[in-house]
Amino acid sequence: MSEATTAERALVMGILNVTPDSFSDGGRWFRTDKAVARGLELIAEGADIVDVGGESTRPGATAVTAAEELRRVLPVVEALSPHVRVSVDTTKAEVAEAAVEVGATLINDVSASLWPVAARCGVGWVAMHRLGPPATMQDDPRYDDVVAEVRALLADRAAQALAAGVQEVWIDPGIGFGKTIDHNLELLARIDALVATGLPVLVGTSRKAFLGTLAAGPDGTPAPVGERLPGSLATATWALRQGAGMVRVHDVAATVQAALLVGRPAGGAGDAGTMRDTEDGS
Ligand code: HH2
Repeated sequence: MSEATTAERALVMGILNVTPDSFSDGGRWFRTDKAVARGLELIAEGADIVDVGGESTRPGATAVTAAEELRRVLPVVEALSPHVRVSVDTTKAEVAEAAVEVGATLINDVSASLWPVAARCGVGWVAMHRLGPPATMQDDPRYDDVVAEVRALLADRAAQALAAGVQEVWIDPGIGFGKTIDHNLELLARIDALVATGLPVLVGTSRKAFLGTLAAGPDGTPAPVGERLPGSLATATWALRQGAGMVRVHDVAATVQAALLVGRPAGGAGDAGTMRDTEDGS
């Protein structure tokens, strides 16, 4: 397995959506030149990995064709990969393979099904849990025991990937993907249960809808996307403190600070690592 962490802190994955319709930054980096410039910004802010996606996975999003997804992501992956580790956020084998050919070394797979591609290409793989496709996943999500069910699915997929020869396998609970607010909070409170599998854990909460709902104003209006940094940082820190090895975020600079504060993840069951000492010992 390749290095899951830097010496000082857990990894920070910067989000780069080359889409017209992503929930947070849709349309902002849709042109190739703007996307590449944004990727370079994320690197300057301290991103260890830039995650390039060409299809929104927000609840209710409509699917795009492979041809369109390739048109969106390939030039961006190719331009950024000499400068930083690049992951491709896709559920299509064809897109994953083509992205690897132009420099991506990690497949971020919200369908948790592309491990044969990762094995064939010799790259890393992220298995994320979701309940059904984006179009219907938020309709009425139900679990008997959300933590146990998510962990079992991810452990099963990871075992298949490792048996197929994938050298680097990450697991991700898929916050917001077929989960109520309570499901999200329960999973966040038990990231340690995923860490206990011994697999490196990635967590993505950045700017997600449940943070807006939890930070709603007195009239019940959810906090808009641009006002969800406090919740994004709090949940990232919470996950890191329990041993997550990587967080996937829009606000890279702020999250790098939070990750430095938490320090290096211990990566072991029941051991959440140690908070770093302050310089003056206070
Ligand atoms: N969340 C999103 C997309 N990809 N991948 C992983 N591994 N984990 C996540 O939690 C995750 C993900 C959704 O966020 P975003 O990319 O910002 O929005 P959109 O799907 O609308 O493009």
